[in-house]
Amino acid sequence: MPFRNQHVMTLFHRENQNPILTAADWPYEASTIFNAGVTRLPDGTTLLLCRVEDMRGHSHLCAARSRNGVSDWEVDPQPTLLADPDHYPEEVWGIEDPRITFVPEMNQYMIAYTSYSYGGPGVSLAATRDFKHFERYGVVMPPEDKDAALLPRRIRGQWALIHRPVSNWGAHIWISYSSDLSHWGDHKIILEARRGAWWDANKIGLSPPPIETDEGWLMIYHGVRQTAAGCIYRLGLALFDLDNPEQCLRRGDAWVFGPEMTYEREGDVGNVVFPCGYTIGDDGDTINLYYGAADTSMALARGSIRELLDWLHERGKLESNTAMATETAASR
Ligand code: BMA
Repeated sequence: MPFRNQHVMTLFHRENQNPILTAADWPYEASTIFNAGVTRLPDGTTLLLCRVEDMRGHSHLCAARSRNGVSDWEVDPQPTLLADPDHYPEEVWGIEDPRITFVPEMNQYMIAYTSYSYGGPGVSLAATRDFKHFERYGVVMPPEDKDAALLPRRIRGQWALIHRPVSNWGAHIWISYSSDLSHWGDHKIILEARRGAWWDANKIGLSPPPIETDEGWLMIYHGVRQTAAGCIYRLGLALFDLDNPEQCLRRGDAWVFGPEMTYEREGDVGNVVFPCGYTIGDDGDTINLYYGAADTSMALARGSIRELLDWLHERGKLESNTAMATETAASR
């Protein structure tokens, strides 16, 4: 990065081999590869469920697997999960940006993804055990809504989904609850976009699924800064109560990761870093954050969960409670 200030703390370190996956690696016709959902399979293999944009501009999902999580990717020879508009009309313009959560109680992976309908983006859910066969739940949050992930366990007996509806209130992060994963209620705002000059003004969204730590749910979220030259997508941190994830405990003021390298600055949509998943290293602390770069390729940056939490303790602030936040939002 030219002009990088030496006093800015580096919490995420980029992999030297970035970008780690591009359309050039694809075994069939594809325009761009980005915004992959991520999981580590029981045998240690890293699986990226990549968003693949085809030559029409519509997206589908395709799995790439690697033993070391960096190179030697084996990409499924055909799309892994295609939009199915005949049965799920909300997928008419494709499916995008999956977030994968392994749910021990169900012994399966739950994938929350964007279904791109005539009415705009909505949130759909699908379940899988092997990333070959998928059971769709259909659209669970109608448009306009996206940036969703399921928490891996029930909260007070209910499943919990983090998501980002857009309304007259703006584009804030919400949580909703369900007993059957199909019918959702108890909707609450948990993190608001700030306003004015802030890096996360007006529009924020969950990035990868929240990370469960001893100190709370660690959330990496994206903020969208609108400038005269277009948007800049950067990442920030917030921490939520483990048993009551509606309660934001701390939120950082500064962003912790943003586009700097050429492959992040330039592409179909420049100035975008957009992680939809991570793996945790064998040490239990290293986070391998996989992110879409400029809506064109996949890249990897590593951090330490301990360092992220320490940074939040030093630099984060206690958030006002959600009831107040909701009132602030409503008064706009
Ligand atoms: C967001 C999402 C992402 C995309 C980003 C930048 O709204 O649609 O899929 O990476 O915009 O284009």
